[in-house]
Amino acid sequence: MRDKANIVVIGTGGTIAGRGETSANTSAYACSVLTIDEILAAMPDVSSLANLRTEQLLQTGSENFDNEHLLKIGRRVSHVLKDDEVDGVVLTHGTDTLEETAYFLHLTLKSLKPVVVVGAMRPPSAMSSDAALNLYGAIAVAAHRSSWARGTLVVANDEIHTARDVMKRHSFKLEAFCSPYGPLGYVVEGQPRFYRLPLRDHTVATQWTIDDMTELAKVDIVFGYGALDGAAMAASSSNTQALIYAGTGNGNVSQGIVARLVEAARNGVHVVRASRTGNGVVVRNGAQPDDDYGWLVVDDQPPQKARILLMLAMLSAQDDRGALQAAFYRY
Ligand code: DAS
Repeated sequence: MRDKANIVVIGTGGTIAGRGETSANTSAYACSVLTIDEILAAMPDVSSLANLRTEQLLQTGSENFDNEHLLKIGRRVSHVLKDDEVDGVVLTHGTDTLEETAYFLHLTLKSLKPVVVVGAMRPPSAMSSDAALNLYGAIAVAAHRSSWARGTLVVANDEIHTARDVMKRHSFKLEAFCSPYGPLGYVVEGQPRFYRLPLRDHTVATQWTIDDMTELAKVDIVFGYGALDGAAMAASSSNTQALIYAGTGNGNVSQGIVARLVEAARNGVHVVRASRTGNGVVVRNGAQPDDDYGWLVVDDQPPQKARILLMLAMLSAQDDRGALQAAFYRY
C-alpha cells in the first residue's frame, strides 16, 4: 500500500490552461496557453493529495477535437493506466467538448482505475476562477479508493458526474455542467462522496478497446428545425457513413426532410433520430415509422453523445442495424 496515490495529470489545453489580460476577463481570454506544470505550480496544496506526474499531450481548445484527437487521448490514457505504478489519471480538457471525450473514454478504456476529466469555465487568471478548485477536486477523486470501477468521471463545481450523462448546458456560468439524473456525488474538502452509481455498461464491460482502434467512422449531426431543407442538410453532412438527426421534441423530423432521410437509409447511411432538447428518450416508431424507413433512434443519448456511441457501435456492427439499435439501449 502506498501512503499516497500516484496520479498522472495529462494536459490538453482549454480554459483551465487559459490566461486573460486582466482578472476581470472571465469570458474573453487566451485559451490553452499555460502548461499543465504552470497550472499546478499555482496550487501548492495539491501535493498533499497524491504523488503527481504530469504530461502535456495537447495544447488546444476542445472545439477543435476531431476523431484523431479522441484516438490519441484514448490511447495515451490507456497506456498510462497499464503502468502498475499509476493509480489513476486526471485529464485536463477544454469544457466545450469535454463530455464527448469523457464518454469516449468511458466506453473504450479497459481499466478499473479512476479516470477524471476536468476543465474550467474561467481561466486561472480570472476573479473567482474555478480552475484550481476543479483540478484539486479532480485529483482528490482520482486519488481516492472509492472512485475505482466507476467508469470515467467528470468533476466540475464540487460535483462528480458520470461521463455517460454529463453535459455542458451553459456558455459562461460556473455551474455549466449537469447530468439529467443528477451528479453521482460531491467533492467536499478534498474528499469524494458518492451517492449513486451509473447502471449502464462501461469500461471493462463494453465490447470496445481503445488499443485496437485505428479509425472511427464519419458520423455527422444535423440540427433539425421546421424550415430545414435538403440543401442545408447536405451542407452539414457530406460523404458521411451515418447521420444523427437532432430533431425537435421527441426526435421529430420536418416534412421536407423525411424523403431525403429515407433515401439516405436506403443508400446505406445509418440515420438516427435524436432530440435537440438534449433530454429524455426518443420513442422508436413513435413520431415516425422507423421500422419501415430503416432508421434508428437514440434511447436518452443527446446528439453529441449519440455520435460517439454510434462511431463505436459501427466498429463492431458496421451494417447490422439491429445491433446498432441495441447499443443505444445498452450503453
Ligand atoms: N475553448 C473552450 C474549450 O477548450 C472553452 C473552455 O475550455 O471552457 O473547450
